[in-house]
Amino acid sequence: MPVLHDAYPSRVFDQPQLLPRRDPVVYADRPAGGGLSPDQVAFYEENGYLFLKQFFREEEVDVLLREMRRLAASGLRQGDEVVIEPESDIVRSIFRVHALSLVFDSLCRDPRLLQMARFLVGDEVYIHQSRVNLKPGFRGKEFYWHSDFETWHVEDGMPRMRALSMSIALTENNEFNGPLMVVPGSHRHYVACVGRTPEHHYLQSLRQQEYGVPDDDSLARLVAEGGIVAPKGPGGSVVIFDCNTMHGSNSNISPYPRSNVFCVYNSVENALQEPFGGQPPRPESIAARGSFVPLTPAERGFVALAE
Ligand code: 6CS
Ligand code: FE
Repeated sequence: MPVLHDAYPSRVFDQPQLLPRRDPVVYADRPAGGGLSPDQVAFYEENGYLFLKQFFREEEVDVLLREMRRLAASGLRQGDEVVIEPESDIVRSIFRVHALSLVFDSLCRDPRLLQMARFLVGDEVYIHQSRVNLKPGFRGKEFYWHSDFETWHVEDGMPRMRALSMSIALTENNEFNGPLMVVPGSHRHYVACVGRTPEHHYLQSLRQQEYGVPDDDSLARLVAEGGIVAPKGPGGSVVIFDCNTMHGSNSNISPYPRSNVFCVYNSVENALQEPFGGQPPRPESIAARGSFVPLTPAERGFVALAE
């Protein structure tokens, strides 16, 4: 396998670096499509995220939330897919939900999501990663600021920035319960982090990430340029964000859970190579390596599946 040029080196320098993005944000060859208007596409390109309030109907959200609770209660705790909170024994995240659940498989392949992903990525797509972050009331801990791409590049071997996440709110995201926060415009800069990745880093990073996170000055520079936005809305709202958009969320000390399900779409042309950080790849439950069969639209909607 030829050694690919590392266009986005990180965790190799002694000082943090703010490097330029070398890839398009929107790969589509036309100003609108996939159900997105020209204004929405332009907003996404400029800001690195797009907020679609109440994208799914209430009855659809009920089905997804019930399925998340079913998975969380299904004794999965020993599986590779389950991540426990750092300061308690409650479930923080469940990964690979598209493989564990026909309902979440159908969601990830919902034509309304798939057409947007294909348009913005400009290609056929597959699921690089899916997960639910439960962030329960009182005890759901923070996800510190990070670029997903920095981790997916260094630890999973994702070559270029041609992937995006769709975060679907399963409960209301409000100002009290640790909503997803994004830094508009941050996707255009690549923060090359300092520090050397520990072995089996994911066992720690998925609970509380300390490597592959921006230094204070770099984060402050990105926020000075673009500010911080926390899209708030009812369950069923969707945040689409670029793989390199800086994001995070605070701990939830409110009584309101902040549960979201994430579908991560990667271009089939951007399949994982050997991790650029030189360590062994992370498990298949966190980063799909085997099959890059392009996603096809779900044959049955997830509401029908749940009946
Ligand atoms: O490392 C990862 O792939 C995971 N970590 C974070 C904080 N966001 C993306 C993903 O869930
Ligand atoms: Fe993330």
